[in-house]
Amino acid sequence: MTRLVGIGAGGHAKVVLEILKLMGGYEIAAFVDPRKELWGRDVLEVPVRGDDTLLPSLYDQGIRHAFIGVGTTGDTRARRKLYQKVCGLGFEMVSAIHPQAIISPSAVIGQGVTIMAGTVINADAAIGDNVILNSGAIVEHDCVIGCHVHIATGACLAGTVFVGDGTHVGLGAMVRQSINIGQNVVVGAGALVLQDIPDNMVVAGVPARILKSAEN
Ligand code: JB2
Repeated sequence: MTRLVGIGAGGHAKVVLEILKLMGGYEIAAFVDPRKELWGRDVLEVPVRGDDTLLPSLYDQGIRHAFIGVGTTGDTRARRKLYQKVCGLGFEMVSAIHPQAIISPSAVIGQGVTIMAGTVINADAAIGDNVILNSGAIVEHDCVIGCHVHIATGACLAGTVFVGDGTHVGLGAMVRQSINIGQNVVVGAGALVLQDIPDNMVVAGVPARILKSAEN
């Protein structure tokens, strides 16, 4: 069994935990979370031991693997920062890939990803490190998804879409084929993206229009 620590013990962490249990081969030994009210309590039968200052001692106790349990709802910076911090402490990031995700054998998948139930990843797609593909997301053939991206529940990327690092594609958004979405973009829930989007923009609507700079 690979022992690991979950970073963050909220809603996203619980989903990741259950995927890892379904995959088998992992023992989730502990959570760390800054919320003091959770310390000493269990989340889905896993103890929350304290905050991130415990990570070096957990590492010394032989826990060498971790997952980022903190999700994103638009701003992906905190999740990216945590990922970099935990990697910097020497932990190996595990990927949680639901057995009911459909993944092309030609797709290339990075480290520390979360791929939830009902996700489809088609031929020759590439998925970067620390990406979340939430429940039922569709990533069509030849898409390239950068690192620290969240494709939210039910969002759909048609073929050959490019998504830059740190971008959040909201719940149920649709992106037409061959569109380029820049880095640190926020695509609002339900948007229909028919044009390329430059870096650091917030877009929403049908069709999607630029609302403002995301100031990332
Ligand atoms: O620096 C941190 C840190 N910052 C926040 N270190 C650690 N170890 N934990 C951190 N957290 C913790 O992450 C918070 O204290 C909180 O317990 C947890 C976030 O939980 P929450 O349920 O608020 O959000 P989430 O990130 O699990 O889920 C969001 O993103 C998902 C993808 C939600 O909006 C979900 O609806 C969404 N499905």
